[in-house]
Amino acid sequence: MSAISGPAAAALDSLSPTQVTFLDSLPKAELHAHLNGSIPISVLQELATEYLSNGSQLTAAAVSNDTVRAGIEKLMAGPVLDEIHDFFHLFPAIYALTSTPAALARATRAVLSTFLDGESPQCIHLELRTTPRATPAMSRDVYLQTVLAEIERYEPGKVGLIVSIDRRMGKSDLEECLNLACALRGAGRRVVGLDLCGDPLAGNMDDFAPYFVQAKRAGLGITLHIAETLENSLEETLRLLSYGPNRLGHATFLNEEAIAIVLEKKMCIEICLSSNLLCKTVQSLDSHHILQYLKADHPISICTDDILPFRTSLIAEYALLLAEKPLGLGLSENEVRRIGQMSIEARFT
Ligand code: 6MZ
Repeated sequence: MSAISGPAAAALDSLSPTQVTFLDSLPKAELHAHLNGSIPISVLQELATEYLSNGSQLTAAAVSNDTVRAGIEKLMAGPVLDEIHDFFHLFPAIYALTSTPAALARATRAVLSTFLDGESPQCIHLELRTTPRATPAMSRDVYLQTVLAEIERYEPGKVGLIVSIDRRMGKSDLEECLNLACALRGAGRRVVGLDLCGDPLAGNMDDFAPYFVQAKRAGLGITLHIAETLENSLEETLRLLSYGPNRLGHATFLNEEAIAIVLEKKMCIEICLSSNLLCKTVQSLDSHHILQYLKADHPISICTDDILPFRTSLIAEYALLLAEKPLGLGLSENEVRRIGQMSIEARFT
């Protein structure tokens, strides 16, 4: 069981030691990482062992122990996805393991440490995102307070929290998430942004307008998962762009009209190469939409999305830029340095 495998691992393996040192020391920010998708595999295993031996009674999880066991086994083996919709079925098992404050704190600490600690940290700044989840053992408020307490162990400016709202949420859940995010920011806690995520085909995005207005008024940066699948309509994409996001997640299937808006407004595109390849929304690196943004010298940020299922790391994602074709995009060190700088400039903090 390796922590890194797949296309990014192959790219990283192909680099010379000097190139790896270059990537290790390159200043960069990770701006698109989902907490529950970024738990290190070793910590997931420990949480699963504890949960299955006694913890499940504490959380009254909505899924059975057998379902959790099967889900964790799949994650340990490195899931193979036929398409992007398979991806969302991975989360009920993970959620069962992070449904008490103690387990959530442990998972958060491990995620932060993976990105920021050790001899060669993955990045110098991190904006970690998560969807506040109420469970029998904690409210959404406690969820966010727990994650923030871990984030605030780091020096100011190093890590910020992006509160995610899920496309599947209804009005009262959305209102609760927004009110909490704004109140915590108002109280000086390190909430820096609002994200829209979840199953790309769920929900009616026309209904979400008031939440982005509220978030902007509170000074939060806005990032949206947008046009992640071919089935996302142009109408929906234009509606989401009208909410005035600062950054966009994936933005894989934008048409010319949408691209013109993105270029004009200089909205940074959060690019998740392995995620797109493994979810099969992009067939190969040489057909990836990153190329058009590189050509236009448009702001992008290289991100991991979910290192747990995608078995990647931020350094490995940058290796996909630097490695020679066909393993990577064959960019020069200067081009990669510029991309690292763009990620730092696109922070909400
Ligand atoms: C859309 C994604 C995602 O919030 O519980 N999530 N949503 N597209 C993606 N890319 C393939 N990757 C993760 O982290 C897990 C949640 O993040 C969203 C999903 O809603 C998932 O349940 P948190 O910390």
